[in-house]
Amino acid sequence: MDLIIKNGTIVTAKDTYAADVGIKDGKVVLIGNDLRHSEAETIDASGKLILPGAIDANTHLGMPLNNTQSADDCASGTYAAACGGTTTIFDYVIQQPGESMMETIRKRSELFEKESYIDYSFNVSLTKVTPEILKEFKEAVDFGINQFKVFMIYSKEHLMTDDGTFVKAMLLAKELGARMAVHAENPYIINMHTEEFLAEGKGHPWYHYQSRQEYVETEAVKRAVYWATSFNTPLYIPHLACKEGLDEISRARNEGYDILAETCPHYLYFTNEVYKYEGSQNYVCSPPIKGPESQDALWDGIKRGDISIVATDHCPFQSHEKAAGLEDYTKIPNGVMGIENMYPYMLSEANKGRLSFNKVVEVCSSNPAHLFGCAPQKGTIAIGSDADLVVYDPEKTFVVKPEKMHSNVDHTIWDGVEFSGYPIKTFSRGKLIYDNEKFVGEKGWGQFLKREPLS
Ligand code: DUC
Ligand code: ZN
Ligand code: ZN
Repeated sequence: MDLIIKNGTIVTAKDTYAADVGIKDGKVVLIGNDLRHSEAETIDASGKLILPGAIDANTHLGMPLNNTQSADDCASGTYAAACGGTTTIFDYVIQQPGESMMETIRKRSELFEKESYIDYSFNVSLTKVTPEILKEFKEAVDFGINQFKVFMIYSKEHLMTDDGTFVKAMLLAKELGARMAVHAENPYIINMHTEEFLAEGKGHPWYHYQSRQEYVETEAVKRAVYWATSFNTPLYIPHLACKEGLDEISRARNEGYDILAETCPHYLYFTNEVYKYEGSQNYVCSPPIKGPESQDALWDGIKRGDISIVATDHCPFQSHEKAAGLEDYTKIPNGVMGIENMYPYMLSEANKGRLSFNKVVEVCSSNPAHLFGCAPQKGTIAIGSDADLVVYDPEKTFVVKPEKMHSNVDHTIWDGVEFSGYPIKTFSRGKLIYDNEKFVGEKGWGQFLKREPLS
């Protein structure tokens, strides 16, 4: 063994128990009591929890949008992730016009190989689902990608996929061992409200929410679920933010359909009140953060297992970019931050007793791994698994401040939020990369994670 983490309490999705963890060559090789090895470095984790590193299944690093790009690139995003106990990300590759899907994926891979501080794999956001793109699904699955996302929103010329093409893609994905994801909001109702609001001079971010209220998302989720159940195909609803959409997903799941939902920390902590703030910053994202009824329902959905994954949808933009649309919310690049805050926030809720630590590990780590084809390499602490580990101090209090965050963005929606308990060490494949508020990782350390086709 080269490393032993001693005297901690191991928490996985299923178990909580006191044991030492022995690591060799980046893998967990022994779990037991009183492990010793003369040449191994030993870390004492008395009073601490040892958790699998989080997997953030929804990130947008360096994503082009509104003539700019999201503030965190691969390097700063994965750096920040590690400081919050996240050891793997599934980043969205955006299909580029005039380029084959595989070309875009390969370029992205080359970049991540050089820049990433933690392990990574990819999902693909499809911007135009042509027959040629569908032909490339197989190659992408062979490459290690098993989720493709389409959009119900935006215009026919840009991004939006019609229902027929969506169903075609779902059937094909199922055949190949992949899962379609859909950005579910109704574009026609958004446009109807937006035209009206802007004509009346109502451009404040509050009207972003008003134009995309609960029913806008609910209808689209219901439609996506309807097609998935009618054709009996798997479906993934990322960034779910509304109660009635969740009700529909729960109903379909109870009938045995393979429908998965993901929600995000910002939907669990904040409400649509954030859009009423006056000031230069705003937290416009899509789907927007909803009212308290939806927030309560999302928490219930996590507890009863109808929300399988919590992931960040991390897509931050600088204050001046956000401020450019204060008079016209349609000009605001959509997205909020959270890559460093997800695990600390969810674990803090567990520390305060809202849910179990096991449940947090399940939705933030083990479910992303086993539902997307990379378990048990990732998502658990077991012999043979990657030693992606977090040492968590339940006694440490941490108050978020932008200057304490490691992201390349000048503000944070999490500003001032106090966490009870905090990650104090992060290991990526046995290598210490974050140590007591100091990043000690290495650019290019991160490896591509090939995700297996789904059965
Ligand atoms: N929503 C956002 O607000 N930003 C990026 C992607 C998404 O779905
Ligand atoms: Zn989306
Ligand atoms: Zn996303």
